[in-house]
Amino acid sequence: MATVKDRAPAGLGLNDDIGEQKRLALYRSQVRLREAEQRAYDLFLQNLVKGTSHLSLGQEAIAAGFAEAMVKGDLSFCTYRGHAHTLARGVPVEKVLGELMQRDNGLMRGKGGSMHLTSEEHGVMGSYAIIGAHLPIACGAAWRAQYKGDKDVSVCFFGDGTTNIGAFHEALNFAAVWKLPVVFVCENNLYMEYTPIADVTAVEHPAADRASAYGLERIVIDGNDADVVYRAAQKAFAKARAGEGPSLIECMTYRHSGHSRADPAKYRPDGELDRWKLRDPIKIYRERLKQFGVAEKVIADIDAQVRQEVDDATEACKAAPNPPLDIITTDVYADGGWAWRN
Ligand SMILES: Cc1ncc(C[n+]2csc(CCOP(=O)(O)OP(=O)(O)O)c2C)c(N)n1
Ligand SMILES: [Mg+2]
Repeated sequence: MATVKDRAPAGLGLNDDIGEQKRLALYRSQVRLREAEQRAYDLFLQNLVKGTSHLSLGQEAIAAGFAEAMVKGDLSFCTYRGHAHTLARGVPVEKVLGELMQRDNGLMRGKGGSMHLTSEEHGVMGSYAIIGAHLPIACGAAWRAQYKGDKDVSVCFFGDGTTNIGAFHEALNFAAVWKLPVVFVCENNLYMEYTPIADVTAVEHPAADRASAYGLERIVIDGNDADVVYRAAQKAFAKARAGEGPSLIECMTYRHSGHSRADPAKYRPDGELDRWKLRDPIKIYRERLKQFGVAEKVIADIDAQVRQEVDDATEACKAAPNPPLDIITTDVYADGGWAWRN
């Protein structure tokens, strides 16, 4: 289990440094990610999701905790496991499910699918299927902010396996030397595609134990506790906005499903999933709210509202048409669709 370095301060109530409104937002966000991804899986079983998809069921506290600490203008970069990070920045469920179903109402009008979710409007700067590819790109975006004197921060999410790719080390060195406003977030779910990270890595904590090589603090947190994640995010963002450079945060977590929709995850030892489910981020957070005196009804109302939102989105996607053929020639280099890069 995770080495938990950053527990919620003891003895504080609901209106502590996080506060009731933010806690309710953190809860709603996590439930939304869970319900939307579970629905994506159901739709896949009905053969309505095209192409592959990678779920982050069980990892919701990381996406929710970071997104709730971000402000407009901050930029997120994620991997092929990017539904949660996209939704957490406020992209509507209908847009994400529509994209997975390759409908005209999808975020990219059905042209991208699960692994290419992008929304400039929400600061979601793309999902990247090549391991490590987006770390140098996040540095580039952070460099732009630094050059222009903007306060926005780039946040780059990646897995434990990514830490053994050269681009991880190049990006960290570059970000540290230039003191870039970028926050690197390693979601350590213990597995790469099918291989346990511990079998192929010389150190226990694949990201944090390498931080000192780049002059950075070693940070390992409980990635299943949204309060812990939110506090770590706020601290790293404050450092970046103050011009004090990057942070590398390793979040210990576990994915409940296999690597991709085709993977039943039989390679995991018996009982491991059950042990982690005892520390399900949504279960932890529901208990946290109750401890702080939030009424059961308030929690149940949030659950019901989110379920309704996901049901409505599902119906809208089922009713949506396929995209027209002529969009094949739009948003491509030749029609000037590349202009947003300038
Ligand atoms: C450069 C590169 N090599 C290999 C792959 C194939 N691949 C896809 S996902 C994956 C595992 C990544 O594991 P991790 O970084 O821990 O992320 P997780 O899937 O656990 O979120 C691999 C090897 C790839 N996409 N890109
Ligand atoms: Mg992993």
